[in-house]
Amino acid sequence: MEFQTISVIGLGYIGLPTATVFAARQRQVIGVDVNQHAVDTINQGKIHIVEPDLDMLVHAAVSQGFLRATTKPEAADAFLIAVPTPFKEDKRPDLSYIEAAAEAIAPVLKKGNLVVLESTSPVGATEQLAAWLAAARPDLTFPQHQGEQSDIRVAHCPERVLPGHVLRELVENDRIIGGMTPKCSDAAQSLYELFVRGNCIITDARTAEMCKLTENSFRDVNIAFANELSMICDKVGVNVWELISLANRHPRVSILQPGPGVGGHCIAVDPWFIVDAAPERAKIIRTAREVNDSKPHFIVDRVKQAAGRFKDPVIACFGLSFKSNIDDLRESPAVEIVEELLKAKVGTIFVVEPHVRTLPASLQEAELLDAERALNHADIVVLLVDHQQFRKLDTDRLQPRIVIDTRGMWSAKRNPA
Ligand code: SAJ
Repeated sequence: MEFQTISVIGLGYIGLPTATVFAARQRQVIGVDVNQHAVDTINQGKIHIVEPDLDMLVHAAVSQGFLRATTKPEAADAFLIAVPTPFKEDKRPDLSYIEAAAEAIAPVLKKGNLVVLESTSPVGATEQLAAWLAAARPDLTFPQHQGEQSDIRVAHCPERVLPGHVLRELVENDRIIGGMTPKCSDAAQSLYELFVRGNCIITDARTAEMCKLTENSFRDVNIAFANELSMICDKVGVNVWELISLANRHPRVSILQPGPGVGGHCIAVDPWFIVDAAPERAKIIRTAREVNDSKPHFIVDRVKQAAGRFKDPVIACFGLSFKSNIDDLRESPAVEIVEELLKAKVGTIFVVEPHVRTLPASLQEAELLDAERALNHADIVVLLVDHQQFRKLDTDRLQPRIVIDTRGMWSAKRNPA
């Protein structure tokens, strides 16, 4: 199958880099997004998100005429859907962005097109997407009705890239390709082979959906194990960082790192899709989510206890992003912790976050300071994110302050949390 024109629906953290790597392979790429600001920014050869090296590639793709953004879908050979799949209030999956994408592309679909769902999705979402498309285009045939004879091919190919390393991982990682039929898989495989240097491995759509959810749940469960250990160690007076490094010397033990909780848009969300599909069976997966969600409150309690020793405590919180060396504050446990501390009026709160210039609206009562000034004033120092910049800090400067190190970066031997 030949793909000259490829349309990517959703130009966020996954869609934009993917659109750009297709453009770098000299395909005509039409990026579609509902956000006019994102569309305008991309058409100027700039980016509206943060990802290393992406700005250069987008600039090159746009200026050479291979990438163009629009709010209105146009005809193409393949459509790749990379829209958000959040959960609702009750933690059930919200497929409304996929539904809206299906409605948007349906009018421009034509016989021979391939539609790929990249968004992390609950099992059955690809079939649901095909059903929405079929309902909107009764003049075309789809794999759920016509099997291998269908006019339109539909597949799921979940993204698996790590924020901060997206451009490298897009090309190097293996891809799981789950077609609704073998021909759908073959078509999707030839699309991804345009830029993927890893293996493109074929399965069915439901297995591909479950595979992505499994990967993120595996990580969540393993982080929960580390977080639970950290809270147990706090009680029994054992340094969790030392403990983990010792246990990991066993040839078959590999424990992850405790932290202030699990953030980002993926690991804290995707396991709930498994829980929703089989609530009575998904016991470990649900408990892991609960353990990880409880960790920010545990840290807040530790800070409150420490603050109780001072009349007017000054607390310096180091780091806000959801993990190290990025500026992404989305679903960040560090933000949640600072919010809770402010709400509880624990004391004066300073925030040190070298990756942002202003604090989010919910943290306006705190003050953004550089590390030096925050340290000068602080009674209590809370390390929330293990940014590279914080590693360079002279740890003698922390004395005689109370240090609550949620990442084990400065004080592995002093104050495990
Ligand atoms: N974290 C810990 N301890 C650890 C590792 C991570 O507390 O030992 C925390 C981080 O600080 C962060 C959260 O977990 O708050 C998630 O960070 P992460 O680096 O584990 O993952 P993400 O969310 O940036 O990206 C994940 C990746 N999935 C896996 O590694 C299985 C990525 O490959 C996926 O593509 C991405 O989710 C996604 O989009 O689904």
